[in-house]
Amino acid sequence: MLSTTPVRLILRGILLVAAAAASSIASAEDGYDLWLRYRPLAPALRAQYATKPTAIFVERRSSRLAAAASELQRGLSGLLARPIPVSGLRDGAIVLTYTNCSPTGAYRLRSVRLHGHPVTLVSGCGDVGTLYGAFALLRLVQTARPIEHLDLSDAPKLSLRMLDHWDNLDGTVERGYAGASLWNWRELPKIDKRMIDYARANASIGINAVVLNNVNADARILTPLYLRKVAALADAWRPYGIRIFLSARFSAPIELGGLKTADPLDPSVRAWWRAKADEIYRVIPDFGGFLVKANSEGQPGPQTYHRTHADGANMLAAVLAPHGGTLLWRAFVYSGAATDDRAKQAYAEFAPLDGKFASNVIVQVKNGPIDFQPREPFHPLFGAMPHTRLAIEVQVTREYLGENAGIVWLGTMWSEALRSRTARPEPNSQVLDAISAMAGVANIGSDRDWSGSDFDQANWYAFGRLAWNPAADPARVAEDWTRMTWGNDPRVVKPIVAMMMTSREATVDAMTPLGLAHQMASDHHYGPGPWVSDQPAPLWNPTYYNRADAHGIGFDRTATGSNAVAQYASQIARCLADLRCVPDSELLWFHHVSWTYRLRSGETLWNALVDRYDSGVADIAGMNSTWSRLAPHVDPQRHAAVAGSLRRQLLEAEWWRDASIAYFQSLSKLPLPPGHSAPAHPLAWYEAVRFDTVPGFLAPGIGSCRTSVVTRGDPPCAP
Ligand code: GCV
Repeated sequence: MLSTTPVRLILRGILLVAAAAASSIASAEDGYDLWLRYRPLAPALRAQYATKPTAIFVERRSSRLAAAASELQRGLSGLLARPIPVSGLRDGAIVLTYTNCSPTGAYRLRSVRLHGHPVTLVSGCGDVGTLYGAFALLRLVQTARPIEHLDLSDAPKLSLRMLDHWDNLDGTVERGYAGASLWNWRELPKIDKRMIDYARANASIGINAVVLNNVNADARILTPLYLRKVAALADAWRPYGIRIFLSARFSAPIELGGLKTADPLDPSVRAWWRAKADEIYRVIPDFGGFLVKANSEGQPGPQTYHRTHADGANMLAAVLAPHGGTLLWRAFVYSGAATDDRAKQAYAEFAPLDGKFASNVIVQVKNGPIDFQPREPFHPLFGAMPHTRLAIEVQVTREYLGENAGIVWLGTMWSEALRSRTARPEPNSQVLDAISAMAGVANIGSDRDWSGSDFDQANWYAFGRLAWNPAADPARVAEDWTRMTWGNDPRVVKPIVAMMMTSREATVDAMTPLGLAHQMASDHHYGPGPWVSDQPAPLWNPTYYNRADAHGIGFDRTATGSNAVAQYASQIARCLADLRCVPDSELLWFHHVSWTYRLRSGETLWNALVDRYDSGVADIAGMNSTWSRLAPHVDPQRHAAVAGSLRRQLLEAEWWRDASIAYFQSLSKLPLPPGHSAPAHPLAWYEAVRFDTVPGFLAPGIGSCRTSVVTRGDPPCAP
């Protein structure tokens, strides 16, 4: 619902664009098939596969080999435009087999002779390895690469590759921009085809774990009614190598068990959780474990009882351990009331607990110290917990990056985080050396195209590929996805990959350049709000993060300010604290500088800031033009959908730039540098923009509550 004139104008533009996109949607290329489209390769490309493969031979009985065979049959028959049967051993066959080796999930693809037949042998470490190998072989054909004289092996670098859904039991999705939840709780335990297609997509990129429900958890997911439904999903996904985890509400013993406390050291609480774990494993023998958000944004946790995060995590880990389960404990904690820099809070709470967590606990740390901003430095905990198993958590859904508008490919962003140098324990250690798992907050909903746009699918894909191999080359991942999704025509592949590779930086520039962060409008995080300073907790205000005034801008995190730099290894901290060394991209994250401060390029800060906003918008305009030129080479349905989405992205980028410049200029009082035009409207126009509803925001769920709600007078979260 709109409440002001400016917002009406912005939205009218956006809605027209969206309507134009929607009107062209028919059924053929509606995005449902994701990167598993299996449309016939162009005849010239198909020619290289003329003599093989001829068939698929399954050497051992296993539901996963059966899934692999069925996928190969479907994929190869489609790509090669000829039937590829599942049959006995014959020349040119693909042979599926596995052995007990490690690591689980590894595979080898080899051209060999078997009982006198030349075949392509797909052999896995465990049958799940064969499944991954089958998808790898399919990928070779999808991307038109040769499969003659093959000897190729690969293995997952991380054992846990997990999608975290923030789905509520009422069907809403927190920070979801792709429609309602995929999980049809009313229909389950009945399994529909879409659940299988979801599992196929995940398996194709190596995802092996799924958390079904929001970390702002509803305890009812642990009741027998829901567990029966969860068990049905676990059964359906087992052939695809996917284990289910659940977000557990720490106060469940009170809410479900009628206990008076959820104190982790209370014997009755421990007994309640032990019985609950036993009950879960009776119906789901390979249940993965729990994910817990505790004492964060109003969620209950051990600190309510003056216990530590380790006390809480270890109590739950102990009940999972006999069943082989894992406990993921989130390090996303901060207190709205704290006076210290928000960026320092998680480290302050968790670093002293290093070595105190049980061996089946993984501490799940967001990529940056604040909250999935378009750009953040890496989280200092990655260099501070050498005796604790760590997971990196990234956000696939674009809460802070324009939701589902246009193209913002996150492979480059995650790779930047994963490859950040922590310098601990070795001088060259990187974040990727410190982790044993990777979790991604899913961008998947019940929209026909799964992720809210064709290009948002690419983020799901990139997440899986980087979780499999955090050192993977993002350009190669982008190229694979492009070929699989848009075809192998170089006139299409090259420009799309180029757009993907630059899209995130363009978005950073248009929204929060030079290390700015959290400048989004409050709560729903849609659109700019750098002037906002009326939130009840100081650290929910964008002004808290930009610290802009008449003299300058930026958050001093050096020793003269919050000294957050001290949480990094000394050689990293020294550089970040030094204006001659800190990268421009993180300048205002770590430093407060005057508007006339000169960057190493010689430009003043003010001029550079305006320049970055403009170049972000220009890059997004460039993506619009590139996409227009692709019209002759892309099917009309998807071309129109992406064109509409890119136009919306451009409108929103202009809005971000103009609103931000209008606000910062009201403080700096400096003229715009030559060649830059003034914002389209006065500052008051942008400040008046209000939205009553934005998808994914404040999705209600029984038992879930958020600090922002609490402080506005709603009843506090239990207990
Ligand atoms: C699930 C941010 C988001 C919240 C989210 C939270 C978290 O604060 O805005 O919607 O809550 O992160 O990661 O727990």
